Amino acid sequence: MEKRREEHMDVRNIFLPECFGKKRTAVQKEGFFMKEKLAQLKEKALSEIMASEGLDKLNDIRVAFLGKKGELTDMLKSLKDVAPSDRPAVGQMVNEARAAIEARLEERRQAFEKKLREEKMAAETIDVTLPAKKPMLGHRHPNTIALEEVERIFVGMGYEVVEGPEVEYDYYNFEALNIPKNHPARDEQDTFYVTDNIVLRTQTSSVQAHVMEQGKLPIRIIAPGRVFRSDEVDATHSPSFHQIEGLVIDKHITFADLKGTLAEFAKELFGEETKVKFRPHHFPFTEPSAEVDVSCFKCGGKGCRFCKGSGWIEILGCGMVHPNVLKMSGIDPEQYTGFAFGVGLERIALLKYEIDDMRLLYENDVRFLRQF
Ligand code: 2NL
Repeated sequence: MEKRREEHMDVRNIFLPECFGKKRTAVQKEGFFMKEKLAQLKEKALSEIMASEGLDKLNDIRVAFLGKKGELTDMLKSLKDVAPSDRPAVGQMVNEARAAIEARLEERRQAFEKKLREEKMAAETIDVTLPAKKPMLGHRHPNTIALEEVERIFVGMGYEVVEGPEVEYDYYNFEALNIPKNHPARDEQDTFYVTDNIVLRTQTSSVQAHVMEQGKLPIRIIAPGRVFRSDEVDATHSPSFHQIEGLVIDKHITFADLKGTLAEFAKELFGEETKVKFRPHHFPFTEPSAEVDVSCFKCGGKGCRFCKGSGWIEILGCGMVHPNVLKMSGIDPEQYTGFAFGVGLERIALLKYEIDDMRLLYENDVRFLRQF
């Protein structure tokens, strides 16, 4: 039905043959029908535009009416068939119809674009009230935390931190520390030998032997680092672990200085209430020597599972530097005295963070490490 009406409306099909060569009356007629048709075309275009859905459809409509072969363009072409007196009026109507269709197209285009923009905005909206994702953060290893804590305490007392090689001459690891060849301590220490006279250091005293040898006095240093002993792995042993040794050498250094220093260290590390106990012991490089216990920071000394009922926890070994050790490094034991101590870093970390198996410190399981 629609189609037929359109055919009927087509100027070329119906009116052109009729008016062809008939001069005036037909041409007048043509002008009249053109106006009529224009009005209908305009209405048709405008209503199609209003009913259109989307930018693509809108473009189809533009082509169908305003394109090179569009309906309105066709009408403009047939303007020549209109009586010259009617042409300006009909021409103006064509222009008006064109302007009206273009305006409506633009209006619709803007409406569609606005709608698209709004839909896009709604789809891409960020909900700023959503809780943020927690980023994965690295953690310091418990050994590192313990080391930094011990360093902080001693640096606060005026000590310098020194480091040295892990592969060491036999001399600095043993001889300079009053452990001559064939001394039973060499067996006790289960040393890894690299060559006959080169070892993986069994203690960081080797670093301190270097410092003493340089002869700059007084000395107040701590020497942290990795050490090696050929032990089997279990909950409390490893062939590679870490030690922090301390060394003070000056005139008039006494055992009282050692006690005061370690008492202060224990309080800073384990809490103000912590007490220290010195038990006589033996090391080849110190005389006298002692092992130091701290009052249990879990039960305060009453006795608990943590301190195995004793109220005390062993943390380090220490003593007055043996005169032979001083002599070996060229320091006069008649003028200078000193104290030294050695503490296992893993032991501190296990105690402080209540870890019951040393192997956890070496496995680097992220589930373990991220607790610290
Ligand atoms: C322990 C015992 C100790 C030392 C280390 C030392 C160093 C020099 C001179 C004298 Cl250069 N002594 N170090 C002294 C006593 C004990 O360590 O059980 N460490 C875990």
